[in-house]
Amino acid sequence: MEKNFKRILVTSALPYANGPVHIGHLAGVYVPADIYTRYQRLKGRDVLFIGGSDEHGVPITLKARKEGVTPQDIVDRYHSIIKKSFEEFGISFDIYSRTSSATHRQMASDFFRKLYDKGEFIEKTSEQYYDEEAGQFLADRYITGTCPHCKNERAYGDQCEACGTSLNATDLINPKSTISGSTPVLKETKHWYLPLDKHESFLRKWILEDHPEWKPNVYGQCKSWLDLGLQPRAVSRDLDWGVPVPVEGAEGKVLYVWFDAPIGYISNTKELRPDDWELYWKDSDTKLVHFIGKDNIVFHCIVFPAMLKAEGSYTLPENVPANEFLNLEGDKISTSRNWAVWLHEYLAEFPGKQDVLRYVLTANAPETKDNDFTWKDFQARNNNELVAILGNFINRSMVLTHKYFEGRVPVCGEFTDYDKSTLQEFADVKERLENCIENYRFREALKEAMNLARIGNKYLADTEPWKLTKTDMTRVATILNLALQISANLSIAFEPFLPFSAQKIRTMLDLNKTDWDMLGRVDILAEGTQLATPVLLFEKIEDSVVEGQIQKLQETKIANEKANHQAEPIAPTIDFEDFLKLDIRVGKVIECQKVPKADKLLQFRIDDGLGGRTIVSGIAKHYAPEELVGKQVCFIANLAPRKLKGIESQGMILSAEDADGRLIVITPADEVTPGSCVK
Ligand code: B3M
Ligand code: ZN
Repeated sequence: MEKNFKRILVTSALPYANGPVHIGHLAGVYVPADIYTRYQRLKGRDVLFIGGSDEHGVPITLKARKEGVTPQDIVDRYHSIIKKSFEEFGISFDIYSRTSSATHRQMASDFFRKLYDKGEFIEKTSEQYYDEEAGQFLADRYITGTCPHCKNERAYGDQCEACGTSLNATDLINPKSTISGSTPVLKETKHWYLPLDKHESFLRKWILEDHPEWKPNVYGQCKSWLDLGLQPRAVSRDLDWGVPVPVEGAEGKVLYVWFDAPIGYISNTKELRPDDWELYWKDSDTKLVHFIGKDNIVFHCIVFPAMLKAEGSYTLPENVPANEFLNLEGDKISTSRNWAVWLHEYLAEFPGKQDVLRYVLTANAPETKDNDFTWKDFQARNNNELVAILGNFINRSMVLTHKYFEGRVPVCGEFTDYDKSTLQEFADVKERLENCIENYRFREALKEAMNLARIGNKYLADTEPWKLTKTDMTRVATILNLALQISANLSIAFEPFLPFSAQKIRTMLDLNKTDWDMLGRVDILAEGTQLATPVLLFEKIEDSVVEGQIQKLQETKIANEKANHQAEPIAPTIDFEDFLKLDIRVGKVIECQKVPKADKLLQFRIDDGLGGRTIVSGIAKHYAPEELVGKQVCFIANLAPRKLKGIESQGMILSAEDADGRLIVITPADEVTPGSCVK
C-alpha cells in the first residue's frame, strides 16, 4: 500500500551550465517532472518542484579555458539561457536557482563539515598528475595522451573516445597537460573519501528489499552496482572552481561536483522556503522524488542517499524514476558534436508551439528503453493527433455552439443510450490517468488523455448534430452540451501535459477554476455560460518545415566530418630518403575471401607481377570479397611479413579513411601492368 504523504518534494537533475538544454534533457527529466508536479498541484497537494543549474565541475573550467573567459562567465551565460528557455517552455519550477549561490556554498560546505566532524570520511593520499609549469594538479580531462588499447593519440585521462574504454590518467602513454603542453609528473595529494562500502548493507536493504517497485532499469542498475561491491569514493578534488573544502590544510581543494550538486536540491529548497525547508527534507511525511536520466542513477540512488544517511537528519528518496536516453534521427545526442535539437532554438523557430514538443517528447518518452526523436514523427504526431483529434474536436464543439447557440452552453436534455455509453467510456478516465501518473507512466497517461479526445470526436461524428438543426434542436443542445463538457474534461486531463493548450481551452470555455477531481464529470460547465471566440489550438506542420530541420542536421553532420578531417594531425616531417624506403606497387586482386573467425579481415591473393603474394587486410567491414576481385590496388611491397590469424601477410593494401571511418581502397586511375611502382 502506498503511504499517504503530507507533502511532495520533486527534484529534477541540475543541468550543467556549460551548454544549453536539448530535447534529450527534456524528454528524460524535465517534461516528466513537470507533468508529475502539475498533476500534484491540480490534485491540491502540497508539492514543491526544485530545479537549478549545476555550475561546478571540470567541463565548465575546460570550456572557460577554451574560450579564454572565466568559469563564472560560462555559468552566467548558460544559467540565464537555460532558465529562460525552461520558463518559456512551461517547466513550472517553484524555484530555479544555481549552485554558485551563496546559500548553496554555505549549505554544501556545512554538509561536508558535519560529515567530517562525525568522522564519516576517510582521508587518503594518492599520486596524481601535476603540471609543474602551471603549478597545479590536473583533473583527468586536462590530460591527453595515447590510448594503451587502440593507440588513439588524443585519448583523455578518463576515457578514450575512439575505442570507448574508460581509463585512468596513469594508463595514458606519453601523457601531456592540456594547460601547458608539458609532461605532467606524479605528485602526492590528500583527499577525503566517502566509504560507500560502510553503507553497503544499508543501501542493499533499502533499495533491493524496501523498493522493489522502482522502475526495472533503475532497480537493475542499483543491483548490479551493489553486487559488484561498493568502494570508497573521493569527494574532493584539486581544482580552483567549486566549493572550497572547509578543512584546515585543504587549500586549493574543492568539493567534488557530484558531492555538492545534489546538495543543491536542498539549498534551493532553503532559498525558496527559508523558514520551513526542513519539513520538506527531514519529515517522514514528505515524499521525495528525483527525476533524472539513466547516467545519474548511481549518484541519486547510492552516493547521495549514503551522504544523507551519514549526515543523519534527512529522509531518503521515495522513488527515482530515471529515464533512458532519447536519440536524435538515429544518432546519440551529443553536445560536442552539436547533434541535438536545442530548446532555445526550438522556441525561437517554433514560437507558440511548446505543447507540440511537449506532446511528442511524452508520447515518445524513453521510459523503458532508449527512443528516437525524428522530425517526421514530430510532424506526424502534430498533424495526425494534435490537429486531427484534439484540436479538431475542441474546435468543432466551439464553432457549432457559436453557430447554433450564440456561443452559450446549451441546455442538456435527456441522455440517449448512445450518450450513456459514451459517458461510460470515460467514466474511469480519472482513475486511469492517476494510476499511470502516480506510477510514472506518462506515455500511457498521455494516451489515456488523447483517448478522451478520440471519444469526443467519435461522439460528434456519430451523432452528427449539424444534421438535426432543422428537426430537433433539443437534441442538438444535449449533444453540444456533452461535447463541451468533454472539452472541459480535456482541459483538465491535458493540463499536466499541454499546459498552454489546456489554458486556451479554459479561456474559450470561460472556465476559471478547475481541479483534478472534476475529471469524469459532465456538469463542469453551467448552462448558459457565454463562451469566448474559438481559437485554433494547433496548426498543420508542412513538409517544408521539417525538411528544413532535417537539412539543418545534415549540415551539422557535414560540418562535423570536415572538422574531424582537419583535426587529424599531420605526421612528423620525414626526409626524401625515408620516403624512398617505401616500395609501393600496383597489384591485381586475383582471389579474395573472408578470414574465418575474424570479422575485420580479408585474405587476398594478389598478382604482383612477381609470381603473386598473399596479403591480409582489415577491410572486411567495408567490402564484400567479390567486389574486390579483378580490381587493381596499391600495396606496400617491402613491409616485413607478419602473421594475422595464422596467415602470413606479405605487405599492406592501401586505403583512404574518410571522416566516418569508412575505408576505400586506393586504385590507379587507369589499369597498369601488375607490379608497377607508385612514386
Ligand atoms: N549536472 C549531470 C547531468 O546534467 C549533473 C546532474 C546533477 S544532479 C544533482 O547529467
Ligand atoms: Zn582507445
